[in-house]
Amino acid sequence: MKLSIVLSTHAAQFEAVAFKGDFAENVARIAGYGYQGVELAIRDPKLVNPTELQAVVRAHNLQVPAIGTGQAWGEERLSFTSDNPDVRRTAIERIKSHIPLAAEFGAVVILGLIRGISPQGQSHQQSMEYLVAALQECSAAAAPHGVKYALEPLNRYETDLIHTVQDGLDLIDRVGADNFGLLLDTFHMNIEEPSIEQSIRACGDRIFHFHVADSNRWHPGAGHLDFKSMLDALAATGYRGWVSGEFMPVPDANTGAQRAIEYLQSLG
Ligand code: LER
Ligand code: MN
Repeated sequence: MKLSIVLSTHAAQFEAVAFKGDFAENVARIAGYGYQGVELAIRDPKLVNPTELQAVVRAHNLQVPAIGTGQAWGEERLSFTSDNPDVRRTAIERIKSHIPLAAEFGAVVILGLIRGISPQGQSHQQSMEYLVAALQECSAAAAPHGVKYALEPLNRYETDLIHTVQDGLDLIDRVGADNFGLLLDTFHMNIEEPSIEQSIRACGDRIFHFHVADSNRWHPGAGHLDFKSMLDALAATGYRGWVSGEFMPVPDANTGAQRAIEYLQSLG
């Protein structure tokens, strides 16, 4: 199991991003705990220097398996499903602008809240049409660069669009691109899936990335999810990707990160 943890390159509001301070110091600490990767939360690739990022990450022998984009919604309200065409266009261009960075790192690009929330007065069907068109355009732009997008089913309290793995699989059918798949997150699945293990099996080779947090969104081992069973189901699909910690800094970011890796490694 290759373990990584979410790290924001800039201060972020999102409460499950545990590490928010100085980038180089955090990377060093994460490597010291034994993680092999850092998943980078990047609101806008224009705000980072890829060469510097690479240098810091490489100096600690870490990989970057995924790039999170949700802060573009969190901080700027960019959305694929806005009723404002300019906002939709800016969101699409922003997500396409991650392609060079993702290609350089060999990272998958995560699509979480950039899908947005249906604005009042806009039908679910209209939002889905905007979403499918945006995903088709981004996937087509990324394919020649070998870059993949992973859309994350999110629980009902965060958006009205794509809650379950089955919603995600239906969306994959509509988008019809080989480089478009899903990111499964144990926190969201615990809220939405009838059976987490069955949903993991159903998603099979369309699992492009995997987030772990416990039932309370604290580090794995701090709640009541059965990580052994979920990770066994994940391995049985043939998944050889990353298991990435995305949880709240409880009791603090450092202790949570240490406890998570100790706990996950103890599962064997
Ligand atoms: C992001 O990976 C996530 O899980 C969401 O809860 C963000 O809103
Ligand atoms: Mn997540």
